[in-house]
Amino acid sequence: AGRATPRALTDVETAGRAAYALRGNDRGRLTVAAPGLYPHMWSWDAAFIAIGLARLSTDRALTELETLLSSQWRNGMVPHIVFSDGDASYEPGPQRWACRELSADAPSGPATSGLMQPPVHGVAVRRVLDAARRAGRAEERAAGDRIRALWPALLAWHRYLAERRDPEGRGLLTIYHGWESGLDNSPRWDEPYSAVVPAAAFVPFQRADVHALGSVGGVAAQRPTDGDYARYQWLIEELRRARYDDARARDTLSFLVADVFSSAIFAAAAEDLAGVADELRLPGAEELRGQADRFRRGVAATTDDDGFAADLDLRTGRTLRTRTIAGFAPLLCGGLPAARRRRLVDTLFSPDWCGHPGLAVALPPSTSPSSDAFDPARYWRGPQWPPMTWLLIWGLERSGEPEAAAVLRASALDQLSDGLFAEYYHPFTGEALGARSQSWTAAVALDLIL
Ligand code: 9WN
Repeated sequence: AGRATPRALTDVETAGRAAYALRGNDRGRLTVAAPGLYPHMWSWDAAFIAIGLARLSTDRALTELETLLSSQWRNGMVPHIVFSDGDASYEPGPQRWACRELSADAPSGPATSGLMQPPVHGVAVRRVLDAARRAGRAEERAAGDRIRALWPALLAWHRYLAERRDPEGRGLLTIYHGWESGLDNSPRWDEPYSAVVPAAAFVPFQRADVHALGSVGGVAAQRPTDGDYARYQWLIEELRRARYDDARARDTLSFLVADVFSSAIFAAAAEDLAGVADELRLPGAEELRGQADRFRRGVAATTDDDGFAADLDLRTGRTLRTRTIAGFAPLLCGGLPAARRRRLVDTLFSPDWCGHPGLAVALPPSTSPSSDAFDPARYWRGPQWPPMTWLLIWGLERSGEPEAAAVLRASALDQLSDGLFAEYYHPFTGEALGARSQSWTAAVALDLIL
């Protein structure tokens, strides 16, 4: 597969523009996920942003993580949104969540949502420490001190995940909402969402996403549907009724799924943090390695003969075998026998994925073009998302597949050379879709280039 257009910018120019885009989204102690569309801090975006910022300033990268973790809940959960002041345009906003009114665990500072997102943060801490070391002694010492100060929060976050989100010890994280997976309307969740039936009467809402992107043509076809949104909002209503309490949520929510992709990220992050604990002589290394082992095994246990992973619907007990990018979860955390891992890498480059002849750039689409659920323009149902490409490159590098990683890296740089830092890309036309100057897209560009 060739690319639709030749590389527009050199890597150095792309990196310069990426730094400029991140600077434009910097509100001092937090970087908004995207101007206009997402004017607040998002949890997993913040981790990717820290990974990118580490290439420019480990000081600013650590500030990002500190801001996020200062909004940690008392039970250890790191919220998926930290609302920044002065922009009420995102829906659902603080009033809809009403976290402080409903839960004694909600933090006292800025308002937050009552959900979480995939725990990429440990990976970010590892990368920031590495970048600080490359920068010199003084920077390494400063970063070490600040990571030490963050350590109790990081351990509490991982403990929350291991205990409250996997009480049965399956080695898979339970999520309460598609938003918690970060892959909101992925076909992964079609079956479990079919059991989410919004009650006729609940507080009406206005969609903010379609409105924010209104100037761009055909936007509705690139976002989740109104039916999806009614379910998203209804689940928040169910969570409010459970007062954001994990035990009540588990008993009452109409959506309850074991998310294999988040689980793989958790295993990898735990492994990374264990290494940091050893190096900085911090407590908890054994506990973190235990989490890494348990979740690596949990992920591997869901795989088919080709190593392709599956989610689990905890309400019905059904395994959800969908053809989405989440199936490559074992490439992030390891744990497959070598032959199976090879088959999984072969699958990644097969015509069902990166080897599809129609692709503008040979990168994994969020859903396989061979799947009935594939929709090339609609959000997580087909488009390519640069942070997901980054995760796969990083996973392939750490799981002993450097050639495969290099191939994806070259294609990723082709895609990012448009300098737009789009939220997602049309896999067949190469067109930029969704928000522009999306922070995590700029951040992964910086990390890949510098
Ligand atoms: C809901 C911020 C976030 C990403 C998610 C992406 C999208 C939010 C939305 O934007 O989700 O959390 O409003 O659609 O799906 O992965 O973290 O960039």
